[in-house]
Amino acid sequence: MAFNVQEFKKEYTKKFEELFAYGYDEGSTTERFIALGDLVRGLYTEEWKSTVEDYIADQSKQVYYFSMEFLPGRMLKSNLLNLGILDCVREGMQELGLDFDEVARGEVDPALGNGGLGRLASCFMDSIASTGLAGHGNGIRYRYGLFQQKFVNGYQIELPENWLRNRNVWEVRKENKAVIVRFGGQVNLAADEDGKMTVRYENTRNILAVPYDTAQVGYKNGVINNLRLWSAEIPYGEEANFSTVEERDDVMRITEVLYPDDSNYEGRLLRVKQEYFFSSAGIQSIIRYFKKLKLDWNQFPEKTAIHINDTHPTLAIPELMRILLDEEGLGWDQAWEITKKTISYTNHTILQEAMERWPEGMIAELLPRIYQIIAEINRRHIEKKIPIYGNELAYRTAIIDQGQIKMANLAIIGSHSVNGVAQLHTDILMAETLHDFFVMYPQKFNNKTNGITQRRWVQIANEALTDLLDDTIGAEWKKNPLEIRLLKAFREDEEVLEALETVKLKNKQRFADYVLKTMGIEIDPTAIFDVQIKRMHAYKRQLLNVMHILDRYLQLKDDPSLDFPKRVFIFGAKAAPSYYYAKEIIKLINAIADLINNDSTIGDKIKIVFVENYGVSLAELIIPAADISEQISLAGKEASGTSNMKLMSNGAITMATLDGANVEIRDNVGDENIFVFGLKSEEVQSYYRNGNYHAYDIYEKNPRVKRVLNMLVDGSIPGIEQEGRDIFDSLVKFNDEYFLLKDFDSYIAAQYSADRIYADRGKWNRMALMNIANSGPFSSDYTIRRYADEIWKIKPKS
Ligand code: GPQ
Repeated sequence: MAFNVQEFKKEYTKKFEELFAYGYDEGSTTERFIALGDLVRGLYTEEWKSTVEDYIADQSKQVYYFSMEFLPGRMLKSNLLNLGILDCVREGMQELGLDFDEVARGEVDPALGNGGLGRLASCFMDSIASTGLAGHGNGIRYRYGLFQQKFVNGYQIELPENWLRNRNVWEVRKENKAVIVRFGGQVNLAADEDGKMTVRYENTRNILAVPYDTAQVGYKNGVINNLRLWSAEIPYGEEANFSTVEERDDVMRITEVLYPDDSNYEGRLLRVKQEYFFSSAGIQSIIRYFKKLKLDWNQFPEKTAIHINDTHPTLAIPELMRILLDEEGLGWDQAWEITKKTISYTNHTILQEAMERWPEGMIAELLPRIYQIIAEINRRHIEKKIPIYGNELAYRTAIIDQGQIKMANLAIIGSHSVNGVAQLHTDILMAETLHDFFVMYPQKFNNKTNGITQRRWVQIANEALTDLLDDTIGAEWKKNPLEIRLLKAFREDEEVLEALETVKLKNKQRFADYVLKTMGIEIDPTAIFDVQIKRMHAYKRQLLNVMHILDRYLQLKDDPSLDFPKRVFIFGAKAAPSYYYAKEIIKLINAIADLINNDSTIGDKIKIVFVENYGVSLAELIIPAADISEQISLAGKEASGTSNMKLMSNGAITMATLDGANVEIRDNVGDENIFVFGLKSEEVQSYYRNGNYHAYDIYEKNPRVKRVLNMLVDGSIPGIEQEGRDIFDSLVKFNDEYFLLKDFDSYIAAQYSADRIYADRGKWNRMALMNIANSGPFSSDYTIRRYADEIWKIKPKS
């Protein structure tokens, strides 16, 4: 984009005055941001419009990524970077006497997702546009995002996240593209004169779905795709059939707030309303577009791919069937072939508690026609599979089972592709979790290991590293992330290794400043920054990290002269508000932080920092500052993980179990550049199968484990009477579901080797360099290319 500093300054000054009727020098940070964002949006609208027009003119095949969650993070820098005008704008702002970074922080970070799944969707949106693919997002415009987390006396409390409190400069409301989504009522089947069945819905509750579009700017390629988020509103005119105030409130409630559940299922009516709402609206707008092309319905899958991000948008399958059958008059078989060819599905977990199942009665009442269609899909599935696989397998794969509708089963049966998100995860799906389906449809199963966009996670988050890379290996890696491997040639280059250490130190200092300012805790930037940032969940084992901290604390209490290098343990994690155990762990960590941070015999040897309200923006601050990346989930439980990839790209060294994508990280960096410990997935499986794990025995026989766990209940950590007891019991009395005790020794050993190597600065820096140099394959650009080639069958715009 051609643009110069002088022009920018003029435009910005004008824009600010237009919006606020006084000069930018008088404006607040928020106003300064709004003026800048508004100006930037204006700069790309022409290309946004022409990208879409080109798709129409070329009749390009387009992919629609349906996701209940998107976590884009602040968009200003990302848009400027991708437009190629970041430096120019920075310079211009500076010349105007404004602090660009401060203005950028004036943007609200939209938290329209919970964690990994939502952030993956946003990395994918960036990569789809940046690799020149015609693809768009489809989701929900929640009025309130994921709750804001505060700690009060060490306990998590949740506050509403009113992310739309200021104007959202990026979105464009498109009222003329609104559609009606119908709930409830009755279905009437009637035959017309020629005996053709027509379906009529009566007494439905009609809701207006209004789209808000946000541009997804590709990296310096002129492609601008669309993220369409739907908002629920009361319809006007004849569609308005609400009588009471309560009914009106009900409508508004549908897109009111994001459910704060991560990898956990709660069978709530409002949730399924949200799921149908955005699935139906998305399908309707896709159909409306396709009809303009005036093609045959059989060509629908040649022009359209619809991807469902986990099972949350699975109702897109019966909704597409409904429209093809009832509104377009296709026969079942034709509609079914079209649907299967169009839809593909990603599974993100093997955890049973995250598998969506809806009560049959609830769906029948809320979505009577959709229920009929699901029941018919189920009936045909069983009828067809019995002769081939026998009763047992046919019924085990049924969609409707014991009064429940199993969404994963519907997603698999109604799609042509099912993928896991790391090789190990896909292997487990095929061998265990979804084995019955793998027997029936082996050709549907495939792996697509997750990826991340280094544009946000390196170029934006870590400018110092970006400059060092440019100076050392040139800038090609920005277009072609595999080229970052050129850095390997410098692994013995003292100057580069030292420069890398300097970059890291600078980022650690930046984070230390933040911690001092916001929490009043002083941390030494030369200490090891040991980072675990992710949702609080038992299977992710933040508690194992805690056990290591307590063990280290006890060792130092016994012998204060022990020469452990200084460590800062950094946590960031939200717990689902209803996840009691996870909240207890939060309280525990905060209590331990209080105890240890204020223990003068420990001093700087151990510091604990649990940041409040972890999210994308904090991740951008923490990740560049990390030395150790804690990826310590019980093997077999974490589908992939993506913070592991972000951290390695920034030169942190992974402390890893062989779980999720950690396995592939190990394969890429080599055993010498990662710390691996713990049970393997097969070993965990075998313990579960044979029931021969006995945590109590370990507690009794391992004095270090015993001493650490006793701290939870003997009063040595103030303020955790209840929490300490509950957590102790979960491990010792209820047999430690996630094998923390079993993995304790090998975890401690791995942490000790990290200590030793950290003391050898040359060696540590070399490991860091090798992690960066081997991070290229984890670019979501490649992940997306594989989705495009193998699942969606779409090609980049040449
Ligand atoms: N994941 Cl099922 C979520 O963030 N939320 C969910 O509801 C489910 C999965 C995560 C998963 O736990 C991580 O291992 C993945 O890296 C991530 O999805 C993206 O695939």
